[in-house]
Amino acid sequence: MPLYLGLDSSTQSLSAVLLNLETREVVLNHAVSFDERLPECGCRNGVLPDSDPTIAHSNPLMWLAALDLMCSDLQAAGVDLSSIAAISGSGQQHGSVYLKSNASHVLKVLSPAKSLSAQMRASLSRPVAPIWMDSSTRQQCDEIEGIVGGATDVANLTGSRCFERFTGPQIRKFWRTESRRYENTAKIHLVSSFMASVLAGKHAPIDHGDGAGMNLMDIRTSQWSPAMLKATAPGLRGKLPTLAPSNRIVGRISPYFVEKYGFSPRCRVMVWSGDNPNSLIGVGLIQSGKVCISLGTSDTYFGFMPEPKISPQGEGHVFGSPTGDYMSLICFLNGSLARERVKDAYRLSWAQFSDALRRTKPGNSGKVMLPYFAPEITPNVLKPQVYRYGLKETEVRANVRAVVEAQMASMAIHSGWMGVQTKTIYATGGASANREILQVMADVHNADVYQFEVGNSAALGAALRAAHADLKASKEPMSWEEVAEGFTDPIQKSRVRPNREAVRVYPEFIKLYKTCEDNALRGGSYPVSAREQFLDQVS
Ligand code: ADP
Ligand code: XUL
Repeated sequence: MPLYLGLDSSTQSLSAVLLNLETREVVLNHAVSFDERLPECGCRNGVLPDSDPTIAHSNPLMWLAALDLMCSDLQAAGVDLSSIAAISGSGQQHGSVYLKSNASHVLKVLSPAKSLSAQMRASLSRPVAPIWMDSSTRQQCDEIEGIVGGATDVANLTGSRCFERFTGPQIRKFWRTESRRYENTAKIHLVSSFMASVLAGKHAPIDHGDGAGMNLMDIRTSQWSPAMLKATAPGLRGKLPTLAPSNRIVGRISPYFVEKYGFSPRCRVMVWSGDNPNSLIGVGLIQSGKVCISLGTSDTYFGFMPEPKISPQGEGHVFGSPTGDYMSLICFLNGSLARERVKDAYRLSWAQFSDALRRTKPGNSGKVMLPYFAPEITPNVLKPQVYRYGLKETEVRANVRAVVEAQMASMAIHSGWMGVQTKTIYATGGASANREILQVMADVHNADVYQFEVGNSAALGAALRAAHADLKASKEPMSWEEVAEGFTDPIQKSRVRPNREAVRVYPEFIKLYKTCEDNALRGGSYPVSAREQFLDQVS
C-alpha cells in the first residue's frame, strides 16, 4: 500500500510525517533537532551566532546532514522506505541558498558512499544561507521600493511591500556586499526548492506559495516580475529556478536515496513549498472563514483567501495557497523564542510557565510587556528592546502572562486588515501543545481554539500535497477534501472556550496595549494614564 512522506525543513529541526492514505493513519511522526543532533554545524536554535542582532544566517549543509540523519532514523525505525510513493516538503520561508554552476552536475551524480553535505559543500557559492529571522536589509528594501515606485506599488505587484527577510532584498544585499560571490552564483534556491533539488538530483522549481515570499514574483500572474528583478540585482533572471504550481512533479527520487536508504526508484519528488502554505493544507484551510495561529519558532496568523487582498498598512502578506488560490499572513519574529527567553530567565519549566498563566488574571492588572527580545517583524522594530510598563522584571508570574498577552494582543491588532471575524481558531506548531497559552489566545480573540492530532501541520500538509499530486499524476485524482479527510480534523474534545470574564477585559486591554505600542514606536514614555483608564474600566 502506498505511503506518502512530508518533510519540514524548519528553523530548528527537520521533521517528517508519513501517511497511509488507505487506512487514514499517520504511520510516523519524527523530528531531527539541529541543535541536539548536529551541534558541530555551529548553530544555536538553528541560527549561526552573530554579534549583530539584525543578522540571521544558517548553515545549509546542516539541513543536508539532517536529511541524511532523517533517512537513517526512518530506516532504523523499520519503515519500509520502498513503499513511499511520493515525497513533498516544506521549508522555512524566505531563506536562500546560493549554488555554483557545478551544482547541476554534483546533484546528478551524488554518491551513496559519501554524505550529502560533504558532496554539496564545494557547490556552495556562499557558505551561509540568510534566513527569515534576518532584518539587516532595510537599506536594500528602501532602494528597491524607491526604484519600483514605492512600498504600495511593490505590495500591489508582489503581495507584500519590501520586507527585510524577503529573498529579493537579501539577494540585493549579497550582490552589493559580496559581488564576486554573486557573480560566481549560478542558481539561487529557497530552502524549499534547495531541499527538493537534492532529493530529486536536479534543480527543482520554486512553487507559487513560497515564491510569493521573495518580493520578486508577480502575485497575480505567478511569473517573475521583470520590474522587481531589474530593481533587485543584475543578471538575476538567469540565476532563479523556474516557477511552478505546487502540484508539479520534479522527478523521480535521486539514485542516492534509492541505493543508500532503499527508497523505490519510482518514488516521485513533488515541488516543495513554504511552511505556512503547507500548514494551510495541514490544518484543512481550503476555504475562507477560519484562521490558524501557528506557534512555531515564529508565530504566524493566517487564513485562506480566494483573491489577493493587499494589506493597506503594509503589515501583512499575500502568498499563494497550494490549492492554486491565495492566503493572507502576518508574521511575528518574537514567538517561541521570546516565550523561552521569559521561561529561561526565571528558570521555569513549561509546566511552571503554564502554572503562572493559571495563577494570574486576564489583563495582568494593566501590566504590559512589549517583547522585542529580537528585532520584530510586526510591528517593524529593528533594534531589540523589551519594554515593561507597570511591570517589574522581578515579578515572575506577571512577566509570563505579559509576554503571552502581548503576543495575542499584537495579533489581534495587526490582523485587522484581513477582515476575518472568526469564532474559531485552529492552533498548530510546537507551543500549541500548551493549553494555558491557548486559553489566553481564546480569551483575547474571543474565539474557540482547537488543537490537532498532528501538531506539525507543515509536514502533514506536505504529505497531503504529495498524495494529492501523486494521485492526480496517476490519473486517480482526489479532491482536497477527500485527500485530507481524517487527517486535518481538529480534535473536538480539545476545544478551549473563551472565559466570559476575560472576554470583558480584553477589548480594554487591547486598547491599552495599542497605546503602549504606539508610544514605544514613536519613542514616547510610559502612558501612565492609559493604564489608569484600563484599571477604571475593568474594575
Ligand atoms: P519550528 O517548526 O518553527 O522549528 P516548532 O513548531 O517545532 O518550530 O516549535 C518549536 C517551539 O515549540 C520551541 O522553540 C518551544 O519553545 C515550543 N514549545 C515546545 N513545547 C512547548 C510547551 N509545552 N509550551 C510552550 N512552548 C513549547
Ligand atoms: C513567514 C515567516 C516565518 C518562516 C519560518 O513569512 O517568515 O513563518 O516561514 O517559519
